[in-house]
Formats: sequence, C-alpha cells, structure tokens
Amino acid sequence: MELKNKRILVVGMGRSGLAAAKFLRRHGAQVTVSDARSAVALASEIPALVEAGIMVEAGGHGLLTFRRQDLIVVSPGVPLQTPELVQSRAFGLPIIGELELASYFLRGSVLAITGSNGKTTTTTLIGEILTASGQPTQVGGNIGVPVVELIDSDTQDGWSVLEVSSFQLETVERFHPRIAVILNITPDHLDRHGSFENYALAKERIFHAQTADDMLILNADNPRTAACAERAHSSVWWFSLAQPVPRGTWVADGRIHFRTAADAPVETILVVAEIPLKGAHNIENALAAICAARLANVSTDIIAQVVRGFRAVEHRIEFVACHNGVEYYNDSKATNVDAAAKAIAAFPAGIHLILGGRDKNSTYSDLEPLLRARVRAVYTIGSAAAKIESQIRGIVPIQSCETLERAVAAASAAALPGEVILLSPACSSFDQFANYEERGRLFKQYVRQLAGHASPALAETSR
Ligand code: UMA
Repeated sequence: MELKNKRILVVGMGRSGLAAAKFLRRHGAQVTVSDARSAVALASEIPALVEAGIMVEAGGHGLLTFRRQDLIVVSPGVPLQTPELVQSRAFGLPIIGELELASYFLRGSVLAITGSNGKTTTTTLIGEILTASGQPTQVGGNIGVPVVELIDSDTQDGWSVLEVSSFQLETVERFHPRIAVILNITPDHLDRHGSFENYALAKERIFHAQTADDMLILNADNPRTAACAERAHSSVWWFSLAQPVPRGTWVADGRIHFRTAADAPVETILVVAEIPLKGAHNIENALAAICAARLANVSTDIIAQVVRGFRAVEHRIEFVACHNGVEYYNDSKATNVDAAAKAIAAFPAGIHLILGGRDKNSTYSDLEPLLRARVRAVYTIGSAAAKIESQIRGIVPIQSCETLERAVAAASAAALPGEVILLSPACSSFDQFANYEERGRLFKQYVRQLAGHASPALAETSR
C-alpha cells in the first residue's frame, strides 16, 4: 500500500492510534488524529505529534475532518457505530484498523490468537515456545504492543504472534494469519457488538482471508467455536479436553497428545500435571499453544520444556501472596463472566471473591452454581455492584465495598487460613481505573500493604 501523500485520519489517540499515526507519518502520509478527549487531557501527547507534522483534532470528532480523507484508521476502542464513522462509510471512505494496516507491511508469518478468554496466556506461551525454538519471534497486538510497532523488526522467516480482539477483527479485510487460533467464544462485549452472534461473527474474521495453505485451530469442546469449521477455507485443526481429535491436540490418560491425521502416529507431548498453571481452562490454552507450535514445526521436546517452565501471566490468576494462611490471587484480566467462572473453578472451595467494575450487559446469575459450590462470600465494587447484587442475592453473603481497597480489607478480615481471596471481577475496569492492569497492580499493592502492616515477613511468603 502506497502511503506517500495519502490523507489519512487516525481516530483515537491511545496506544494503537498513536503508534499508527507515527508509522503513517514516517511513511509520508498526511496524517490527522482525532480524539474525543480534550486538548488538556491529551497535553502530554500533542507536542510530539505536532513536531512530527501530524495534525491534531482534540475534544471531539468533527464531521468535516472525517470527509477530507483517503483512508480512516480507527482505534479498536472506537465503536464503528460512531456517527462520523457511519457517515464516512456512507461516503465510501475505506475504514480499517491498526491491525489491518500493519498486516499490509509485515514480511514474515502471522500466528494470531483470539477467543473470549485465554488469549494473553496462549499468546505469551506460543511466543515463548517459538522463541525457544530459535525462530525469529515477536509478540504483540491486544496484549499491549501495537502491531505496527512490530513491522520494522519483522523478518521474512520470522513469526509475529498476535493476540487479536473482536474490536480489532471487526475492521479486517485482508488480514491473513498463516495460523489462526480461536480458543473459545462466550458472551463478552455485548454492549459494543449488540448481540452474541455479532460478537462471534467479528471473531470469525480471523480466518476470513485465510486460504487452503493456512491453518485454523479450533476448540472442539466449545460449540460456537467448533461451528466456525463450516465456514473455514483453511485446513482445520482441533484441540479438546474431552475427546481424541482427528488432527490436533487432546488429553487422554492424563497426557497431552498430538497427531496430524486420524491414521498418523500419535505423539505424546507431556503429562497434564506438569503444566504449572491453575484451572482446566489453562490446559485448554496449553493444548491450543502446543498445536500451534507443532504446526510451526517446533519439536515436542522444546514444547514440553517451555510448557513445564511457564508461569502465569500477570493479572491472570496470578499468585500475589500468602498471608496468615490465606492465599491472594490477582485475576484482574477476568473482564467477563466466563473468565470469572473459569477462575472460580480453578479453586476447590473457600473463595472470597471480589466482583464488579463496569458492566457490559452481562448476566452474573450465570455464576450461581459455582458461587454455591465454592464461594464463601462476594465483595462488590464499582458501578456494576447494584446489578450484580440483585442477580446473585441469596446465593452467598455479599458485602458492598464500593472500592477495591475496601474490598481487599473486608475480604482479608473475613478469610480463614486455607481460604483464598480472589480478584476476578467479571467486569471491565474503566469506571474506577485506567485499565485492568492498573486494577491488578493496585490489588497487589493493597494486599502487600495490608500484609506489610500486620507482618513485615510477607516477602518470605511471596512466590
Ligand atoms: N476514543 C475516541 N473516540 C471514541 C472512543 C475512544 O477518540 O469514540 C479515544 C479515547 O479518548 C482514547 C483512545 O480512543 O484516547 C483509546 O483508544 P482504544 O480504546 O482503542 O485504546 P488503545 O490505548 O489504543 O488500546 C488498544 C486496545 N484497547 C481496546 O481495545 C479497548 C488495547 O487492548 C490494546 O492493548 C492496544 O490497542 C494495542 O493493540 C486493551 C483492551 O482492553 C488491553 N482490549 C479489550 C479486551 O481485551 O477485552 C478488547
């Protein structure tokens, strides 16, 4: 794609938009950025943009700004129903995202991972396995590194391992992963996509431009994910916790196996108990990662070695501390009900659960069986608290705490030795925090402060 002298508007000045604007400008485009935030709020970004010759529109999106363009690059967090975008589309202006833009310039192969839950863990694990195999590998996407930032360091024989979200996939046309993975599709972001089916269709765009030479790895145990096989043009591979698959990875006799065809020899990769992550969902993540790594020609020995040494990614059922016999886990990345359910299922009982944040049209009563079986008490925070309380009232004791700090204090006052305090909020963080990372870091800080006051020896118990 020729960028020189093209008039390009980048909508949104977050991580993704800033990286796209700078990339486009370096390649000679006439770039404007437009953001809903005020010039004051963007004061730390604007000078560098102006210095680079990028025009800035702050404090809202102007219709005229959107008209005078050859291309619009929209940030993932900006809904496509934004009126200015709807009008631009009506005028025939191409609208793409930063992922699609970057994909035009990547030279090597793309291995892309999507799913409602487990994306970051699986992306990180695949990145570590490919790196250990000696193949040039870089990791980015929704995980926090804009894909355009990977372009300069990409090589023809290299892999870009990309976590991709439904927001990013909504705007892809030619994005073409050599290997695509769909881990699971369960309700999330219904406030943005309007319905579960729209959300699932956005996820399906991960394989939209794949051809018969490409590979698609699907979760055989998740019905909406398995249904994608009917529409795939690429070769479909499977992973399953429940049953042997014709080709791909599965669990049987406590071991993970892989084969390339129903009549091909079975390779045994490793014993499930050797996976050092909590929860059945993490075995699924490992199955998907192992299948992807085998398809990228990594040996079983290297795969097994990396999986055995892999530790939880920050904010995903991350162990924080053990204090007075109570274990604290940070699962701030659980921004939907299904993710919280998976975290609860990872502990047998005695859970003090911190729930809440910003609601995404979710149904919290779906947690009922797990709450009854495993949770001693719920501590609510954030703007979704009233809705959560109304949907789970009478199932377990609930304390309205409003803030995370109060929730940590209340839970630790109530928890007994052998029990667990789990932040797995089932909501996004944007009502009280900049993002889920900040929520998770503050949780860890409160835990450490609390334990530090009572016992200076906490460091000994951190693992
Ligand atoms: N904005 C507007 N107009 C709007 C809405 C937003 O101008 O109508 C502006 C905001 O004022 C802000 C900017 O857009 O300045 C924010 O853009 P963004 O929300 O797209 O966020 P980025 O900082 O660019 O981060 C994005 C992803 N964010 C989202 O998808 C919401 C990051 O994923 C990703 O790591 C990053 O690009 C790099 O690829 C985060 C996320 O929450 C982790 N993802 C969701 C999830 O995992 O559930 C999908």
